[in-house]
Amino acid sequence: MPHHPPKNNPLHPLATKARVLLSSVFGPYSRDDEYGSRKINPMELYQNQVTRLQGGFSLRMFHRSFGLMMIQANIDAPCTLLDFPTLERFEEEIRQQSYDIIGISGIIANVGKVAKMCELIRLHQPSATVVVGGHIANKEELDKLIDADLIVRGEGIRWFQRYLGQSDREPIKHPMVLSGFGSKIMGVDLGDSPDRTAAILIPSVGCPMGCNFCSTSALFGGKGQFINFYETGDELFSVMCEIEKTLKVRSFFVLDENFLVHRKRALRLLELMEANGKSWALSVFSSARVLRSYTMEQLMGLGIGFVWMGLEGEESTYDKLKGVDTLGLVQNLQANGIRVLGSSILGLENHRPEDMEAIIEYAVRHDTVFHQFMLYTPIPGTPLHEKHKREGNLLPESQFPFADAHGQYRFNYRHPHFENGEEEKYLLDAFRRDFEANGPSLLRLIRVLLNGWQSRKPYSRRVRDRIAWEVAPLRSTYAGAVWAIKKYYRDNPLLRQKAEKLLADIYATFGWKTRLVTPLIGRYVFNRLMKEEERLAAGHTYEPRTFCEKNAAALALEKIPATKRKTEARQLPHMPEPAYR
Ligand code: B12
Ligand code: SF4
Repeated sequence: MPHHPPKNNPLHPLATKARVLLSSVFGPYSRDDEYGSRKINPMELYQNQVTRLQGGFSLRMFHRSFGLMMIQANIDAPCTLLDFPTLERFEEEIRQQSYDIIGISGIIANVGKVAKMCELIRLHQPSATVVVGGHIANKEELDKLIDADLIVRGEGIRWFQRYLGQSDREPIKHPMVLSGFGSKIMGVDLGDSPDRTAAILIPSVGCPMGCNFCSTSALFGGKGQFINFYETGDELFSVMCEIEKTLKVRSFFVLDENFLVHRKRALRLLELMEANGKSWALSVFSSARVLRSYTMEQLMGLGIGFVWMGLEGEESTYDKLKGVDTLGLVQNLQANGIRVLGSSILGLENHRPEDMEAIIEYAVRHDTVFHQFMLYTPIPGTPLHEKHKREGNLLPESQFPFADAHGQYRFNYRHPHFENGEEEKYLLDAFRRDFEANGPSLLRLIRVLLNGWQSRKPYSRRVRDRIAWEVAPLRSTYAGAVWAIKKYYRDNPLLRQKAEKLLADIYATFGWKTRLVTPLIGRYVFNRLMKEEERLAAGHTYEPRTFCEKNAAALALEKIPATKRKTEARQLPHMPEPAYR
């Protein structure tokens, strides 16, 4: 297909001959430093915003930088991807290898790191074009804070293809990658086997609901907008089959802000799963109203086993929640084995310190398997940020560093009802209260899995197969975990009884074999848990390992002697340097 890039789209003079380096921002992440790492903001989802106060019960897990992986998978130029380098590793790479384009991905909290990386690139690779993308691009006047040549707002795959003179109409190639790595809970390594780890699946970016605080929606166009990488259920199904075959997985973590809102695509996927007997398990993000518009039959048919849902707050006025009884919805989902991660926002405009206890209690009453609590934070690019800017409420960088505006510490603006940073206390209260009242998330997860097993009868064979696969660990390892939890809480009547009752139900359901192995596994898990708690008390933190991955063109280039490489590059016709922001 002939390709005509838009007029204002830059084109690199070396096109697909350009050597590309893509990098995430550098670590270590879980410490306080001058570049913007924060000890309370590790590169972990659950630990930093969900199971934050659950100690040894916190789920520890890392996720790759999927945006960069998607770009790498779809460009023909030789491309090296550095994920989670240390500052030294990043510097070594740009000192030892030559690159024409260096792309960095970051979020707004990373401004200091990206500035440092640009500085190092200018020092070691002055002729490379520095491209910065990801959520950081929405920061106003970013070009004054970092020394980059190009700042790309929004979708990066098609942008990069155009920049390299490739067609931007070819089907998107999906990277073959598991959703998480380095997983651990109760001190036990969960391993990264595809047997039990979901593959990542990214059908779209953006969300048409356009909630005023939502930076993901804002980055890809805001209300009414989104970008589909896979338009139809057929395309999605075929990509899922490919991932299933390559990675040997049967579950998918669907990284799409509101997967079920694309109803036609989801229902076509359901048809294809049924027709082809696929009993896949899907973890999805979905807003409550959209979720409620599906029947339980449809959700179960689609293999929805986990859903991340915004609960926001009892009196929030978001369209996505209008008319939905979230307490009832969560109860119904979890009764059918669907694990819910509820997300609540603290510090909405109408929240006052004197109401916080009731607000937190309301959230906790949902008894979701996981509960994320975040502070209401205006992020550049969002309508909420615009509003605060207009009203002059935003705190300047000198009073509140960007690196602290991650939603787990303080408001980055003057809240009408909160003063002197008291919001952090309420945030911690919320995590603590949820943990005290509902117990470790793992305990809740096992209960919900058991619910799924007990309510499987009305569903088809295909759905029951999936449930059987999901609950298999209940017969041994999970039963052992419950045994260990019961022992751990021997002096806490509420949680001991909760664990005791669950264990009794597991024994009654799975019989003598489970009863036999459980104490053995339980003792092992208990010991690991105690060791983990000791390690954490001594200040131990976790960091993701560094990945350095080259695509086929980069591997091929490595085989060509360096002198020959330079000659080839010089033979290309000269094209003007890009100048586009
Ligand atoms: C996975 C994820 C994480 C992972 C990190 C994985 C990683 N390796 O970085 C974890 C769980 C650790 C995490 C943590 C945090 N995250 Co986070 N995270 C996400 C999430 C859910 C998915 C990101 C993703 O992969 N999307 C899919 C890909 C395809 O999209 P993308 O990354 O946007 O990439 C596209 C474009 O942006 C662009 N692009 C991206 N990079 C580049 C680079 C170049 C050069 C170019 C040209 C283009 C480009 O092209 C890509 C393809 O279109 C997003 C929400 C979301 N759905 O996007 C939040 C999100 C990115 N996270 C966010 C935040 C705030 C955080 C935390 C600070 C939260 C906290 N308090 O716990 C921490 C920070 C951790 C740290 N120490 O840095 C915010 C960012 C807000 C902002 N505007 O800055 C988001 C948007 C969530 C939200 N709505 O609040 N996160
Ligand atoms: S529904 Fe969720 S993903 Fe969509 S705009 Fe609102 S907060 Fe963002």
